Amino acid sequence: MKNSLFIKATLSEETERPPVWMMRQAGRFMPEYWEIKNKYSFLEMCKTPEIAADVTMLPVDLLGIDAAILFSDILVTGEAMGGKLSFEQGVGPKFSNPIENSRDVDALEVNCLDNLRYVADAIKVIQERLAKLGDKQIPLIGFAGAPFTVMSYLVEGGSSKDFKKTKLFMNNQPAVAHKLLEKIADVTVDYLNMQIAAGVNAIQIFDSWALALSWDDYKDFSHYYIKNIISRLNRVVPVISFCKGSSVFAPLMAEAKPDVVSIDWNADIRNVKQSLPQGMAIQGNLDPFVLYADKKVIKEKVLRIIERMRGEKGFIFNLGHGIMPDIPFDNVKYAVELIKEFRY
Ligand code: 1CP
Repeated sequence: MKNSLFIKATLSEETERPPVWMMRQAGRFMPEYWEIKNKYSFLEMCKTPEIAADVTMLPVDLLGIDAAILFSDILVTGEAMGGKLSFEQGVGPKFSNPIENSRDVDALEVNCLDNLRYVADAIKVIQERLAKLGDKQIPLIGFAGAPFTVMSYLVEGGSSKDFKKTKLFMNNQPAVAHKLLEKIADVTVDYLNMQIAAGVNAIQIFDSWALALSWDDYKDFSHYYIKNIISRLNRVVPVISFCKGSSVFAPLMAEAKPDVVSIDWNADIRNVKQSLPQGMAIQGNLDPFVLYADKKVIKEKVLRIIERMRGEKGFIFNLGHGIMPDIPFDNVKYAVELIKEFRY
């Protein structure tokens, strides 16, 4: 993978253009995804290595992106621990046995890697497919949810707008919340090390809902566990830390010592990059809503970010959050092609 632009950028080596991939690139905005999705449930897709590989390869083949991301979900760790997980059309993820108290936390399994073996199997199949691309050297990114974000689904029983139950849980039963976060962190370390052993070329940790937290709560209930996880990973591949709320939390994200900090779209990416320790790369940060717009606007806003990073090593182009399901495929492809044609 030495020649992969993506890997070079994670190592803060010089690249002739920024590498590009997009969060949620293997998903619902692609008609080809629906051809598969109409035949299987989401969890069947994740748990059948050949199907997970087919979906992982869609954006590689159809968009020509510079990195693939494993087709799975951040909530499979919660399921492996004992959460009863389902994904319903138009509803999103559901845990039908939400966590309410200490007893519920005690009941969760920590030695549950056997329940996640299908992910290692999928990684092997995907790597066989990527190897067939020959010189192209497309790396595979593995991932997991950060403990706070996974906890929010386990406690809310699904998605939430205000994280009311999660915050009540943290405020009224902090010791129980910490016990839960510690269990999720332990599982996440085993899970990510399993992915690394199975052959992923990079790891991303998603803390999608960190922006709901105050500085102190982010520090105690999120950052502490991310830092702990990163310190226990087998660091043979680069580690990317993403959160929404990164304009505020970037200094703490950096303090957890990932190789790459992945930011949302609020901040000036150059300013954040320059605030990071020497040699720590940055990923971001186009507002995904730009991809709904006219091509002229897409071009202007994509190039503005690339130009802003001129002269900075260690930059991976990405969105500030995932692609929405109804963004036109053509627009996404246009943005990827623009970035791939660019030369500094
Ligand atoms: O590119 C890819 O699509 C790779 C696979 C991937 C990843 C990295 C999926 C597939 N999910 C995720 C991560 C994930 N899942 C995150 C972190 C990233 C982010 O914030 O975008 C989160 C918060 C989830 C939880 C989740 N799973 C949601 C969000 C719901 C909410 O609370 O807003 C949804 C809709 C899912 C289901 C899901 N996961 C992935 C897909 C393609 C889908 C849709 C399933 C379907 O087609 O019905």
